Amino acid sequence: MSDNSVIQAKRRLDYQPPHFFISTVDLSVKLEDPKTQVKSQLKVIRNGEHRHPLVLDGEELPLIDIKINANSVTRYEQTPTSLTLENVPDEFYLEIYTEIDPASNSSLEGLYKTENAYCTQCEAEGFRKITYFIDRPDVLSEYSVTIYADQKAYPYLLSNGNKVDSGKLEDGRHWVKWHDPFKKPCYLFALVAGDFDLLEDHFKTVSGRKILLQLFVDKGKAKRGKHALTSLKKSMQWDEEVFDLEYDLDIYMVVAVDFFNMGAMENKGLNVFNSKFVLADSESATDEDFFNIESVIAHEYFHNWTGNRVTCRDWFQLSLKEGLTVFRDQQFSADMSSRVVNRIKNVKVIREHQFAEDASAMSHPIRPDEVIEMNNFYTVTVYDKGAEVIRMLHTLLGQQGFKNGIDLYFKRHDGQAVTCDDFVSAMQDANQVDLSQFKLWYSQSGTPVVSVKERFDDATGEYILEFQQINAPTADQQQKQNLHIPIRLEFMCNGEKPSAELFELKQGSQTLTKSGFTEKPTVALLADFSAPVKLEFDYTVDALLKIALQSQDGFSRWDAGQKLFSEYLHGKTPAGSTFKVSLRDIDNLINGIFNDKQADTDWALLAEMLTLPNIETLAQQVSRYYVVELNKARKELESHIANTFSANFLLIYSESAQSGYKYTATQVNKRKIRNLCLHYLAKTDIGDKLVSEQFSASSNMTDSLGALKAAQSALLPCFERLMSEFEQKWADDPLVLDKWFALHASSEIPDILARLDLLLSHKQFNHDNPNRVRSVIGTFAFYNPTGFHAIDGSGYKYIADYLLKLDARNPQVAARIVTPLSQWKKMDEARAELMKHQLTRLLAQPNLSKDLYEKVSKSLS
Ligand code: 0A1
Ligand code: ZN
Repeated sequence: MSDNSVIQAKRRLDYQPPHFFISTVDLSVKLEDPKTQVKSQLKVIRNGEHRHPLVLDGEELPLIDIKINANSVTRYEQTPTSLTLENVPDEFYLEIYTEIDPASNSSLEGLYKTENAYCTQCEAEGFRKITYFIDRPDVLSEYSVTIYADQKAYPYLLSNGNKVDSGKLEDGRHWVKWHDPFKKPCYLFALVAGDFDLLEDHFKTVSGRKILLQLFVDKGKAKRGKHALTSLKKSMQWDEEVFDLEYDLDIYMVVAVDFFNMGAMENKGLNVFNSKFVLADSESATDEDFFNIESVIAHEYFHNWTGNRVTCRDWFQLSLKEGLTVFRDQQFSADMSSRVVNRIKNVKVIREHQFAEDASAMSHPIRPDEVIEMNNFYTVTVYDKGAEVIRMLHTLLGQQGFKNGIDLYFKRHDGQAVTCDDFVSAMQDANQVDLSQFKLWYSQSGTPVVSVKERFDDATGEYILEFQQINAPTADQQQKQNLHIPIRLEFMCNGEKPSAELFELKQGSQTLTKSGFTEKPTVALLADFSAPVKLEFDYTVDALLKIALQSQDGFSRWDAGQKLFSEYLHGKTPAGSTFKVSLRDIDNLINGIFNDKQADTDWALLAEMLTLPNIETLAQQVSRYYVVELNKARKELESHIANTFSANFLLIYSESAQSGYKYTATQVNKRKIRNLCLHYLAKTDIGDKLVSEQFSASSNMTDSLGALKAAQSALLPCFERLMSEFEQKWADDPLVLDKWFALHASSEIPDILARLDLLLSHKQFNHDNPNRVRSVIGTFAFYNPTGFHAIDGSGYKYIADYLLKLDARNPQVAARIVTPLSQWKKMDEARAELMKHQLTRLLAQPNLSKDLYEKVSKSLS
């Protein structure tokens, strides 16, 4: 907590190398309630010739003793966030002895105690809550860690690297010593102590080494860990095959914990996971859960090279490891299932969340320039737009060129803490290309608009496309430059095979001329979403229909259909649309999609094609968000589609029935289309009956939840009854109940706030558990448009009231949930005022966390 008047931003350009390095760390951690004793012995080495004092970071740390070369030190300066020692030798051993209280650490940063385990989370700056240290990623050290704890309660004592020794003590306690041979920054340190069920497996690496894989889960949950272990082996194999990257230690451990702020953490050799991204079986987890587990397991595993072996010089470079690792996990997922459907999934995240962030007061480049609280920068911009930037490099350099760049990057930088510039230099040097303009993607925030005009000359057969890029000022940056934007195009002519090409837009305006056409071609622009931009092009409705039904590229087909849906919907609101899309056009589109299905049995793509853009994505396409009107129009269109095509939906619904459950692409795709059909059929006369039947017959979570979601969306009478059945069945399983919490919180019912109160007092609700808080409060704020945006401001007030309390316990989670409130600029005046009023209330709170302060103050300035 901080006094708001002294909160200061850090700037990327102020980077200075550390004054000291720490070559070895010898930690001894004695876990006990309420006091845990931490002894740290550091070998400190002055970096160069200077007389600067040694300044260590530390937060909320009672200091017991401090020694230099075994002699107690009495002269030091301590502040709430630092410890300064003047006139230290050039090289010495520093011993620091502190005491901490993990049980009262509700922030879930540093060392904390969950219901039955001790656990750490050190990224970005949590290590300073465990002991005094130079807590920055460019200080790399070799760690030895000894953990002491009661043997009965904590039979497993884990840390990074290899277990080198262990022993018993006379008082029922035991100890284990770990050594990690790889130098690492302190944010990759981890310690876990607890009693778990253990699943074990092995992986034989390409060079023949046998790696022990261990997965630790809550007692009784072993059966739910199998999919995660299988996913880990697939990831290890894939990284060897695609990037020639082999695992380096002899053991790889994953621990699932119930209390975790984020998805998971790539600590060297000892990943800590939110149990949501580990535990799954067919009964309790959906296909989407299975997918997410595979992708998060892969993400953390891939960090072993992109993040751990080569890490970030400073936190402004976060996208160096995150953008690259997200790109790698996206490629992996695409190889494991369908490339097109995965691409659609990635693009939805960008359009729904990243475009919103860039349009808000939190707009920042993928490599931010200014940060108050680093935790606020684990964003869709740094992660997902960061991955888009890596993908553009991949597009421009080709698979082999990209691989050559990666090889050079590791050759140059293995074992180092480096910058995004170093990464781009490796790509540039390996391919002998000039990426200086491309690098602006790292420093420039905002969503570029690419506006395109076409001309066709009947006489000459020349087809001309005039491109213009518009980079408008953002909240954080007034001046913008032209970017290097790869644009994939497809030309479609009647009776000919479509041709594709890559156009590189580098100037403000640029022309592409193609000749030899006998008729005006139809062009599909931005195929595969080749750049994270917004496209403006006066497509005709006929052209969009043609692309949606005939393009060679699955992504372009989907995208054209989405455009037709979007323009139709905006046309129904005061925002309006220049496209005149009629209901007949929509019917033609859907008819075409259904007919096409005869030839193409990609059920997953079909399901995507038949899904309307969600309201959050629609909101990003217009300058003013008419939430009520848009929501109403969307619901009406769904009803229209449901009733016009009920026979088609019913046919596919029965065709796609299957028995048994396996997480295979074929089965997943069938469940996906079937539940989409149910979603529409729920809005017809037979809805209540069909949904109830599916729910009763279902023995897997995908179909049970599909039924509940359909009932919720169509406001069916059976909804409440089915929800009660679900609640009873999963009464003892809060992780599964999160789905139930979220369905209630996103219900567009008139008395939603009373419902939220009930949820918060549910016996499985726990205000200290981020998964619970996100599923009720987060879901309401992000995904209940009518409740959150109620015109009396009650939804906004509800969230602000909750955040005021949450901020004191867990600032990181509070700062994430404030996001929808901070995006007031697109709302009508009345709502914007109400939202600002709540933000002002938050800002007036004494002792607001740095996390919330940064987001709230920016959104009000
Ligand atoms: N590096 C992790 C994400 C992560 C970041 C911060 C955390 O706590 C503050 C936890 C996890 C990843 O990318 O998976
Ligand atoms: Zn990551």
